[in-house]
Amino acid sequence: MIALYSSVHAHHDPELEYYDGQAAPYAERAARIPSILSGCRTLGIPVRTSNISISPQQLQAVHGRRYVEYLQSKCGAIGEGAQLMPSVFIGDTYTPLTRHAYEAACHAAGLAVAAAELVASGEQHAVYALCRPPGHHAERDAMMGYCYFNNAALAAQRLSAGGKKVAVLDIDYHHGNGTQHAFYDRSGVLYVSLHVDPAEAFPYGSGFSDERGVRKGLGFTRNFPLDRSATPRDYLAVLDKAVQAVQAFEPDFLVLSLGFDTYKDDPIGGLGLDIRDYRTIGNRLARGLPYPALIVQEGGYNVEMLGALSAAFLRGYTV
Ligand code: OKP
Ligand code: ZN
Repeated sequence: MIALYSSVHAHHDPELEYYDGQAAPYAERAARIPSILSGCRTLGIPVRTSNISISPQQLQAVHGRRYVEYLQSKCGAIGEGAQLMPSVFIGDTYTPLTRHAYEAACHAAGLAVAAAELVASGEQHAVYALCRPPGHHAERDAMMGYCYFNNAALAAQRLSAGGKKVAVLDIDYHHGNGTQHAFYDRSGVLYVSLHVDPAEAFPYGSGFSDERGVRKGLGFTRNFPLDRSATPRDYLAVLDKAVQAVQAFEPDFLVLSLGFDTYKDDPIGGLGLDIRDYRTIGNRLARGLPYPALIVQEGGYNVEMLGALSAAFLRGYTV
């Protein structure tokens, strides 16, 4: 296993997000990545730098042309250090633009696609893409939840080339609405998500258990909402169900959307999981889902703890 990293993300570092119009410090901080990187180093996972962008054409595998062009031109007009809350192509007020948002998002997507290529070619059995900004809330034509381009969806789309079956398992605290919607009417990519019940958590509008896909995609979306008060024991029991759903699909490749915001002291999530639980999670996934895998970084906002959390996960995953 190797990790893929790019330094370009650091130029995108907004100051504020808006909750019902009230400014609050931006939780999706640049410092998250060095912390996760230290977790990889603790485990001795080789880290490869991959400063590869993605073209607007490649982005259109998942996103609309007008959306991509809007982001590119709007970011170019923003001053260094400033931020702008766009009025269109946006699903919430947590996702401001900066001068370098487009560039950073293109490099995060580039990491995910480069990682997908290493896995698709068989060069690596597993690759951890240290994507930032995250991607799973990004819709075809809307930025949302700190996400601009959907890294996991772009990678899954790449891995599905030639009719390969791809399962996306999303274990971020939040439901990955964008990834779900990217494959909602298709049968070749399974989306399975474990997250806090959208009745009581972001993104509120999707991730309910009755969302199961449409037309050819019916049955190829599976949501496992958790109560906010779920214990680690409850969590692991539901994780086993999600793992079984993926196993039943018999995928050629796995994309894991990995969030550490289920950690008990996460500032915006927090689901009672402790460091040792991440080792258990990593271990259950490695054993239950031994497919060639791409791990895509999504959320996790306790910057000081991300190193320990990623190390614990990797310790369990790589045994
Ligand atoms: C992105 B990812 C709570 C604010 C919630 C939006 C959450 C975006 C999560 N006061 N803000 O899934 O980790
Ligand atoms: Zn999240």
